[in-house]
Amino acid sequence: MALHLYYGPGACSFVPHTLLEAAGAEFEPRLVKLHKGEQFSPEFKAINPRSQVPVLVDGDAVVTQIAAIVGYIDAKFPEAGLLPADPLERARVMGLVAWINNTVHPTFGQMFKPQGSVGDDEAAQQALKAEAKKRYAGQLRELEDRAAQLPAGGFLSGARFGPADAYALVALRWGGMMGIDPEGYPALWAHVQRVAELPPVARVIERERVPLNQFKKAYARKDSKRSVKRTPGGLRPGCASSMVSGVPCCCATSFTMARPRPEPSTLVPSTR
Ligand SMILES: N[C@@H](CCC(=O)N[C@@H](CS)C(=O)NCC(=O)O)C(=O)O
Repeated sequence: MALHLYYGPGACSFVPHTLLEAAGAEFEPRLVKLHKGEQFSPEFKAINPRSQVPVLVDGDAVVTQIAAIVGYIDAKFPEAGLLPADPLERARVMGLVAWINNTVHPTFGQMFKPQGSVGDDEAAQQALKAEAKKRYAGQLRELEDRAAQLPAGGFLSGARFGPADAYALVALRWGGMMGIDPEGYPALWAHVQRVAELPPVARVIERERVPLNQFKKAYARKDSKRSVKRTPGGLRPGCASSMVSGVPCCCATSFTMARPRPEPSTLVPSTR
């Protein structure tokens, strides 16, 4: 098979993952266990020296960066209509994808790993975390406003499901991980739930095994003891390696905590 997508469960690679499914592409999803630091392995670094997912491999060609991968998938499967054909509409959708990628996504990184920006000073970390959380909530508000303006059955990517919808889903999920209740964004939350039910998206959610409402899982279950142990710094043990590495791990947490499961082998095809 010529096409391979390297992904981390619940990571931003969810975006191209869903697009490949929506396009009906023949591809091999390859799991990279970010929480185990597999992105730093020589095998993975040979594919992407930046140690990040997503990576789309097409034969001998390697494509990285969500915006580039989205454009590549759209060009390769034009009949899927993943992006609007109208140039202006298309530019608007890609503008939204770019904004999530270059603004919302890094804000999450600052909430999740403030030490990446301010070093070991605990007070500075807490201050940045709180400020980034506020900023992130505002950014979700912008997505909420866009979702509220959608016509019935419409998408953030135009008339059909596309990259902006998938990325908005990821962003709202990540908010839940950091204590932002998706229900505070009713139009966006309703949209995200509708998107999650689309068959190609539902297949990816199933494959990646990601709970949609991370807030409920992480914050609202007061009745039972949480089974996930945290280190004194508040991190789950699995995250320690990426914290030490200094590379923000925005996706390794909580995705493995949802339910016990056998760990699939790594950097090899996972079940489709
Ligand atoms: N701008 C990059 C962002 C990629 C990125 O941040 N990927 C994260 C997952 S969401 C990653 O692989 N992190 C590796 C790590 O946590 O060590 C893109 O568009 O592909």
